[in-house]
Amino acid sequence: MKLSINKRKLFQWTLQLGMVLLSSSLYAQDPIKIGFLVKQAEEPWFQDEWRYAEQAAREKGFSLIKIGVPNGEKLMAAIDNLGAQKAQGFIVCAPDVKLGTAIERAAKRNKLRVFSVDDQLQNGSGQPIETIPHMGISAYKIGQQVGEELAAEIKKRGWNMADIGAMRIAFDQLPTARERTMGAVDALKAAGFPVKNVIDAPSVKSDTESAYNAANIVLTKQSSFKRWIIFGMNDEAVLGAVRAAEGRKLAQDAVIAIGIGGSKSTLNEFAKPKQTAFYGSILISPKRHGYETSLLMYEWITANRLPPALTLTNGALLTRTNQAAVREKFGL
Ligand code: FCA
Repeated sequence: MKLSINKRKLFQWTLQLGMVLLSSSLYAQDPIKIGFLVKQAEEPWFQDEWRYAEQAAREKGFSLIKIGVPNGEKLMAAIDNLGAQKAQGFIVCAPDVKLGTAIERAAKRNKLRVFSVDDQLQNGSGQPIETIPHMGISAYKIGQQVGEELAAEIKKRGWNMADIGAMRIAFDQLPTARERTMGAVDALKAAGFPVKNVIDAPSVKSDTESAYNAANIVLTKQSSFKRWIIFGMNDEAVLGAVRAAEGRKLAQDAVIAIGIGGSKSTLNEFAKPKQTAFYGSILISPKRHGYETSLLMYEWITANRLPPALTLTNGALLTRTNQAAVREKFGL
């Protein structure tokens, strides 16, 4: 009698143990799914980031879920969607950095790890959220590079700084955009450029069309300047201003423009048979921002290794003449 109770217990225990083992092995086999959410999916930079993230997905065998999130509503829906798909984490470049706290909350609610890329998220008081790992460009330093290269090109052409207008395509609500362009202003000042000639062209959105409109207003108001230098947060902004200048017959011999990015927007410009006013771009690395962030997220999920709190990446001047060598150096 006693023996049969023990037998029954033994059977129950075995059954329970089996169930635990089964469920933990199922858990271990849960497919790894990582979201990669970007604010402007149509922009070549973000296309490149996705392409390099896909490389990481292929190498490690996880699924990459790419979602364009042009506004807050789409972003929140995307996070809930990742939760429903049982993803384990996501990388995000948000359409508005002020959504930081809401993003952090939505991630927690959906049991998702979150890692920001390009644009660092802010809390309600406008401070960077340091609990969310971030990879961005070293914005101020890269801006300084833009300013230094513009000054060097002015010198090469023998232009008089006092006669040149400097157009800053401004998108100041985005901290990285302001840091980049202010870095350029500071470097120009340090090179002796008269600060009163620096004119802001405030852009409503961060795309080429808005920059084009902003630049047109400045060129109309400041028509006394016959020569210009142009800089902004990225290639798309700078190209908008270059097109506006061309519309006023200010071309390569009257304008020096340097962007930031160096992706397809730059390469298309360099591929034109005739050099345009778009002299160069500070190349930044979509490989680091796409491939490396994805790998770091993968390791966070699979090995519980937290990504570094803050990674800032570098840039290098890309021109028509050095493009192949510089891109190769960046592993692109
Ligand atoms: C921001 C810009 C992009 C790119 C990226 C590194 O998100 O909008 O164009 O420059 O930073």
